[in-house]
Amino acid sequence: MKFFLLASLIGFCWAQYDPQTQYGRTAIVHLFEWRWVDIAKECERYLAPKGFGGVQVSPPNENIVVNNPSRPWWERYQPISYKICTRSGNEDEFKDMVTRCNNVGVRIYVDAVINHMCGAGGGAGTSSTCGSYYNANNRDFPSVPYSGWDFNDGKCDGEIYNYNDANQVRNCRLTGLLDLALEKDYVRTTVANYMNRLIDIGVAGFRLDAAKHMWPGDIKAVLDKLHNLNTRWFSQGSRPFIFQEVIDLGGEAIKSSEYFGNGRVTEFKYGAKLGTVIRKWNGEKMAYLKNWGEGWGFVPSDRALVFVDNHDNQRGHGAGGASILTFWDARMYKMAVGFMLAHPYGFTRVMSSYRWARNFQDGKDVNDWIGPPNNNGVTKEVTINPDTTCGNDWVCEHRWRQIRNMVAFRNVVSGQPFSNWWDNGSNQVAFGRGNRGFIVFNNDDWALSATLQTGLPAGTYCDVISGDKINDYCTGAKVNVGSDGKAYFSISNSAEDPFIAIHAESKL
Ligand code: QV4
Ligand code: CA
Repeated sequence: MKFFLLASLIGFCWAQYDPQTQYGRTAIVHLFEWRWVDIAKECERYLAPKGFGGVQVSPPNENIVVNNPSRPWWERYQPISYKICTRSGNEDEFKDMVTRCNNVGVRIYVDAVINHMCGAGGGAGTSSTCGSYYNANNRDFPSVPYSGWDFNDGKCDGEIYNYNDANQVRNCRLTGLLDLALEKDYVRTTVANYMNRLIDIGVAGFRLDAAKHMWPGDIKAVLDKLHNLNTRWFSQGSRPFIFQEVIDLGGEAIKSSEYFGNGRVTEFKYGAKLGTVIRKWNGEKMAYLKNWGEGWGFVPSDRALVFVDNHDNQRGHGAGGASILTFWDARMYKMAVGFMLAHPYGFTRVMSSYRWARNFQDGKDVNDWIGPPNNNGVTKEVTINPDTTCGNDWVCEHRWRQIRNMVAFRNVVSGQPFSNWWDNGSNQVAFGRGNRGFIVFNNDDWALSATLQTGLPAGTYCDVISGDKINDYCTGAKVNVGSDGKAYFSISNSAEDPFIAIHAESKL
């Protein structure tokens, strides 16, 4: 009885902070703009066998159709109704995806856009992904239904201009988006009903879009109405995983700590700082990463959702600026993602993108709006090439060997302490995770050559960055760990990927 009480207490405390991934799966991937049919296949053919814990999907609810510019990705952040009906697919396809992914142990997290509906300038008509009628002029969304009473126009008659005014940030319109009155029980219930439909289908949690633009207490009121997770796949009493999009780089009225009670928060300092370090801007060097995490002023590890880039800042939207690393800077990007996945701080999300025709004018990409690969607006299939990469302009960073193998590394070292840090005072660093894994980086302009204490048992290990361990053979480099736990590492500064990672399961 005592044990039961204690266990349920721990379960309760962990609750909305727990990603609800299957045991031993420690990272999720954002399959930005993918179709549900492709995600279902990806769960079965790739994510489950490679140890991914789950997928963040693009908003599944009906959105406005924007034709000027032509079908931008950001139209999906302008809801018209809560029908599951978008370019990614319909409700049947969504259900099939959730079922098939859960059946192979891969969770689905929904991007919930509940702060607002479409833009105030969205006009009237049926230009929406399911053809639902709406009228942005008089705030009429009959398919929900919402009417003028359900919006914050009374409290605020304009846009957010001043991020130092918390009332404005939460009650006014974010780039013109019609702001929902979440203090009203009708709005809270309507939003919760939408989320509960998704929970009942089997999703494991939510990214709360624009959380900073909602009052923490209003979010809590919505969360308190949510069902427990579907017991077909989750144990009785499991709560949905919640991570809130709160951009807090410091210096604004709203602090991400205000949201800790509701769930985790996105730590935007993480990618901005890591990008600065790997790029060696502002005098930063990798040696300074020794106290990475809370030591850098980040939120507590068990409240953090971390990532190198997201769908906004990989194209200049949102926060982070020019320091953010993306697939366009592949060599540095792989190092950054590798560092993130090796380091114990936070719950990690890997980005998976599509390619678009960038066009920089005065330092700004004027094509930052371009939507997913498509034929006349219809999202293209994610095809798989013979070499396991993706076709049709899907980048599939999560399939890059270096990234995929570091997801496996993170699973293997899960629960192990950060250990055996070494640095050369510059940009050559190394660290271990107890006796389960070790990683070495050379981001200096000269070779690395050092014998380091790894903490690993003696043996020959395959480097999982330059290759794979296949049966009893390394397709890439090998590392010999002696009986004293020490190993010699040599990394050229011109190596294709100037880092090496070994772990318990890459041992021959
Ligand atoms: C335009 C004018 C406005 C005018 C309005 C009138 O610019 O001045 O008032 O019309 O209707 C798009 C356009 C924007 C347009 C707006 C409304 O870019 O020009 O306003 O639609 O029609 C994404 C994009 C936005 C896009 C939005 C909705 O990034 O550009 O706006 O989708 O389509 C802050 C927030 C943070 C946010 C981040 C981008 O704190 O919460 O900015 N991040 C999340 C999502 C992001 C999304 C939203 C929030 C909104 O990650 O992808 O914005 O849901 O930091
Ligand atoms: Ca708001």
